[in-house]
Amino acid sequence: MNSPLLLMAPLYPATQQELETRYRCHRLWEAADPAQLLARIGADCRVAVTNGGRGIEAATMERLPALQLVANFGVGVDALDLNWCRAHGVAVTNTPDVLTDDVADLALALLLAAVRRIPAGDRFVREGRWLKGGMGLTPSLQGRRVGIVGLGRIGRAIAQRCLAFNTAIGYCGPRRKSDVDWHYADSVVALAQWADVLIAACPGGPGTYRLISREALQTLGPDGVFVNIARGSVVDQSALVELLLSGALGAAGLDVFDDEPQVPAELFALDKVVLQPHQGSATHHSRAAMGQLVLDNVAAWAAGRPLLTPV
Ligand code: 8YV
Repeated sequence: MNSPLLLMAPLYPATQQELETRYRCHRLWEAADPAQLLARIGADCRVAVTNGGRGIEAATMERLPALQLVANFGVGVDALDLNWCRAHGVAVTNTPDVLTDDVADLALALLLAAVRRIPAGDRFVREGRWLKGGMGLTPSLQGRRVGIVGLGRIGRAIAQRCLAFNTAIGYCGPRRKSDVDWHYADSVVALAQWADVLIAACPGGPGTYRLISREALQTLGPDGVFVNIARGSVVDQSALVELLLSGALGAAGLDVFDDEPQVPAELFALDKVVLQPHQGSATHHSRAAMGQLVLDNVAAWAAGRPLLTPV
C-alpha cells in the first residue's frame, strides 16, 4: 500500500513502529496543524488507525474522502462514529478475543480488592499501623451472587472465573443465552434485586448509556458491590459517587470513568473503592496481540483479502 495511513493516536510502541515501517504513516496527534495535515493527505488516505479511547469522529472522516478502512486498536468501538462509517461504506475492524482474559482477570482483581479491602490493607501495613493493632474484618465474597451486565465474550470469561470463587452467577443482556443455565434477569434492576455484586461487561455507546441507573445501584444496597471494566458511560456516575459516599452502596472496583483521565476526587478518600486507570487490556500480552490484529487487518485490506475481525 503506497497511500498514506493516518494514525489518530499513539499505539502500543511495537505496533506503531511496525505500521510506520510498512506504510507511509502520519501522526495526527503530533501535527502542528491537524486540519492542514488532513487537507494534505485527505484525497489519498485510505486507512486510519485509532484506539478505543480516541476513536474517530465524522468531522475528521469527512476530510478523508478516500477513506476505506478504520482499524481500531481495542475491542470497544464506541468512540468512533460507526453510523458514519456504515453510511459511507468505510469498513471497521477491532481487536476482540485477544484481550478477553486480561480484562476478565482485572474484573476479578477489582472485585476481590474491593470486597477484601486489599489496597486499604496494603496502606495499613506500609504506614506502620499494623504495629499498633490489627486492621479489622472485611466483607467476604463467599456465598454471594454475582450479576453480570452483558454476557458477551468478556462477561462469560468473568463468569467462569467467578465460579471458581463459589459465587452464584446471574446475568442480563438483550437476550437469554441458551447454552448456560445461570440466572437470567430481563433488566439491570431485576438483576440487582437478585445479586449482591454487579459487574458491568457490556459495550459502551448510545445503546447502553446509563444502563446501570441510580435505581439499580440503590437496589444493590449497602452491602452491594459494583465493578466496572466496561465504559464509564454505562453507569450513572454521579449517582454511583453519591451512593458510595452515603454508604447506600457497599463497595466498588472501577477501571473506567466518564471523562477519563478525570476521576471524581470524592472517591479518593474511600477505602471501599478501588480505582484503576483503564488498565483492563493494558498488559504486554494483550497489547501485543491487539497490535498484531491491527497489523493483520490492515495487511488483509491492502491485499484485498477478507478482514480478520470486521465490526
Ligand atoms: C483500551 C479498551 O481503551 O479494547 C478496549 O475497548 O477499552 C482498551 O483496550 C484501548 O482501546 C487501547 O488503547
